[in-house]
Amino acid sequence: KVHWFPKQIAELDKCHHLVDKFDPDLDQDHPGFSDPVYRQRRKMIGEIAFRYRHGSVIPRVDYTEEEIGTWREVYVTLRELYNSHACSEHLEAFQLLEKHCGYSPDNIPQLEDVSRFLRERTGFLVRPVAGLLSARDFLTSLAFRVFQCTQYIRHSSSPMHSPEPDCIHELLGHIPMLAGRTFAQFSQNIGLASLGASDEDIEKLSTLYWFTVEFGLCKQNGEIKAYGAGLLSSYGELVHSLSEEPERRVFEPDAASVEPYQDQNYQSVYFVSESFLDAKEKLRAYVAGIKRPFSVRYDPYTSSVEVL
Ligand code: H2B
Ligand code: FE
Repeated sequence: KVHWFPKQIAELDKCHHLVDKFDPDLDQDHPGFSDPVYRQRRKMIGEIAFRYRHGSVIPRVDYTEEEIGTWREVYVTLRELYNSHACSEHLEAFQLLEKHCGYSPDNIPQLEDVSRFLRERTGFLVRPVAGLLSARDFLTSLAFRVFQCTQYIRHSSSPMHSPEPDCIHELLGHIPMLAGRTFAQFSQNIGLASLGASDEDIEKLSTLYWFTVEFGLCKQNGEIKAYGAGLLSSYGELVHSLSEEPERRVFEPDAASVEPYQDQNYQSVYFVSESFLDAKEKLRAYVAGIKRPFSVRYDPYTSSVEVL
């Protein structure tokens, strides 16, 4: 039996299955667990995502001084470190975002503005999501060049760490990377490979996503730089990933797709790609080995998936 998947971009409205893990209402270790005001605020912002339908304008959030304070603290610390630790694609896009999209220490960028920006760069769109999505729904969206993006911010007691994705992670880590052509194509290709895939293959593609899009490193001019969003949005892990401590291996999808990973602590292994083009080629070869009784092709004119 083949899992249902959307054929039209508007059907992503049905891909909204959240995972309870790390939910501040249920996870006692969440920094916001014992703060009812925070949980209420997060719920309110989450409502925007529940009401959102493909094609509509993403409502703006009027962030509080406290929220902007959390953003500022992370922004200022990371911005410094990017010059030495981030890949060139991230640095270039970040400058553009500062120029055109309201990226600054004193302002949390709005998803609608970011979505318009990405659309012009790579055709990627952003849609709001209320929390951690199921891996299948998340990957499915990527097939349509749609990035599901949280809009709430982490708890102010823990500015440097969030157990779940929040807008700091998305805006500082993911958005700049999605502005690059090759990386955008790489992301969409993981998504296309996931359509109708078995649960086991979804698990492997998620792990691959983890070690590339979230925690990937790449070589640039003889140096190793970070391109994974989980690194680019975490001061501590960004430093750790390029230090002497962890093991770094050449990126091979066969190995990366089954490597055990850490979602509570820093990774002990990172995979290094020669370049994004090289990563994309290796992914293509890997995906060709996944068995599906059909193949898919994306039609950018109609934003739909053809099943062949
Ligand atoms: N949901 C949300 N909201 N953001 C993510 O970055 C995310 C997700 N990542 N669900 C997914 C899962 C990822 O960990 C892979 C595909 O499992
Ligand atoms: Fe992420």
